[in-house]
Amino acid sequence: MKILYINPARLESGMDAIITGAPLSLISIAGMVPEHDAKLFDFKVDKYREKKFRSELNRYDTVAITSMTSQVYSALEVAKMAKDQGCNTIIGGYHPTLVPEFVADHDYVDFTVRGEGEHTFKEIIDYLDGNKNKISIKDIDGISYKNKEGKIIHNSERALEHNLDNFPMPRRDLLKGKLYTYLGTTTRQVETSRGCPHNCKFCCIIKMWRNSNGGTTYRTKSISRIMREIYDVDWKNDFIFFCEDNFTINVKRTHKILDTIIKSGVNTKMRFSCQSRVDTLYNNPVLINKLYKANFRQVFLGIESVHQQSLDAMNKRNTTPAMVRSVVKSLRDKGISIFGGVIIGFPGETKRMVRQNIQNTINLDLDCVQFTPITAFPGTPFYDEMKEKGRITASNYKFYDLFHPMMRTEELTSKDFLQLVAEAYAAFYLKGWIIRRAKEYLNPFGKFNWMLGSLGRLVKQGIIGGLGMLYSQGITTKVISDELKNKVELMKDIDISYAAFKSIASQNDKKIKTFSQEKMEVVSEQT
Ligand code: B12
Ligand code: SF4
Repeated sequence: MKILYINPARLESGMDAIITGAPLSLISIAGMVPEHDAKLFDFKVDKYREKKFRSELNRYDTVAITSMTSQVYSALEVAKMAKDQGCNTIIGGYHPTLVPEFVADHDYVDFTVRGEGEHTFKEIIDYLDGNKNKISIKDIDGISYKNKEGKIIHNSERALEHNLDNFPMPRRDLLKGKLYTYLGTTTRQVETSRGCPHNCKFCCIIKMWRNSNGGTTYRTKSISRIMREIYDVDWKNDFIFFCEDNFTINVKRTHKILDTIIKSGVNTKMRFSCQSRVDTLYNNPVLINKLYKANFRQVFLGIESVHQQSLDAMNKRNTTPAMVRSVVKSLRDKGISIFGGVIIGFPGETKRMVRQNIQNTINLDLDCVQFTPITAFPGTPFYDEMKEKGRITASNYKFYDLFHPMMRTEELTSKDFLQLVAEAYAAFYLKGWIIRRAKEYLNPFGKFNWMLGSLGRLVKQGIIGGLGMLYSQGITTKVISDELKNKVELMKDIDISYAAFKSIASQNDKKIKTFSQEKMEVVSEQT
């Protein structure tokens, strides 16, 4: 069978302007059916011409499409084109998992895949390929589809694979010749674990990797498997990005991975980046030194808010703004650049509080920041809560791209959100950010001199692409409010000093102890 794997549509706004990540989802499921012809078409990096694309579809029996929420219309459009050309159509990923009935309702989608894709995909392909193992569609767990009467059927949940090492290696050969970049550097992704034991209010990871009781799961690959994956990557790239949401969940395991990287000498040939959490790095400062030694030079951190009330309410009560400041300083002192995620307008935050959050982010002097209007992804309890309160303002999934507002809060209207996101980007990026970064990155003796080799791409993608995106959205310095301009007055009631931290930390002690992870299940931890 000939299978075309498709990563649909590049988004016009948000991170797509500065980052193009390889679709690890598609190359992972492709690894399950190596006997079939495979090609990857990635709208983010491949040139799209409708006529040529349609004739390309003609050559394939089946298309396998991945979709996040904001990509779903484009995924459906591609599925329709493929059906017109007579292909079987399969869609999986975040949106099909979170809201399967929305995807399955379209007649041109044959299979909507919920949750972990590997086993389900293999069974669908076997089924389509002449029903080799005499599988009936009813027996394929983890799919939703329309029956002959047009009724949507949701088959049973797909059980999670117990041991992630059992999955074949991702088909990295399908990425050959494709250029994926992360803030100017060329990057390939490696996944070392799935799931997360935390429970941040706004996150949809829990639903994606839940067990059959609906509880959170966390599974890891063994160190030897991780090293195999590292060696499998095309080393012409500048970076390997450990792409799971939280690479450092299990500190002991993280140490083991880093020690192995250092011992193998891979760190002298390749740089690494990962996503982590402030509380983990704060409580384990040795980890920062080891990350540096292992040649980690970029870390993504969820900074979220300078307001403890928001951190508490979003289930990040183990983090304080003072801890954020301390971790940011430790990482940057080492020459590790930080990409921060900041939430604009968590419920309870007034316009003034949001502006304080923006100013605090500027003061932190992060390398790069994504300002996200608080977003409730459909299919999560947070979304249901906001819907019940009448707070959802956008039903068009296009706006669930972490750039546009999709909801309002008691304190802020959609218009306020648009204004505050625009102010945040303008104040952070358009007021001296280029000069500050240039001073650091262009210094051949400085801590960030490792950026020198990537400067051409950084200027093209990060600066021209990123700033171009902002201007195309009407974001200029004119949008910055007087309240945000008046820094001293704005920040006078914000105290992120050590003393304030101590008092908050002791208040939080009790909460930390009661922080419940009872629903979390470590399905398997390979070492
Ligand atoms: C790495 C990453 C990125 C990278 C690369 C993404 C890419 N597609 O190449 C970058 C940084 C570019 C990125 C950007 C964005 N991201 Co992102 N990203 C991730 C992250 C951390 C890991 C993704 C990954 O590779 N996982 C490993 C693979 C193996 O897992 P998987 O993708 O889930 O695939 C499995 C199943 O979903 C399923 N499956 C998936 N597709 C298909 C298709 C078929 C046919 C089948 C059968 C099965 C199947 O099978 C796979 C194997 O089990 C996830 C969070 C996470 N932990 O997954 C967020 C996440 C997916 N991103 C998210 C978002 C919102 C975005 C942005 C919109 C942010 C922004 N403001 O710009 C953009 C969108 C960019 C775009 N157009 O693709 C959200 C999506 C939420 C949602 N409901 O849509 C997530 C969940 C983060 C979060 N916690 O909220 N992202
Ligand atoms: S730590 Fe990250 S992945 Fe885990 S629940 Fe919070 S936001 Fe989601």
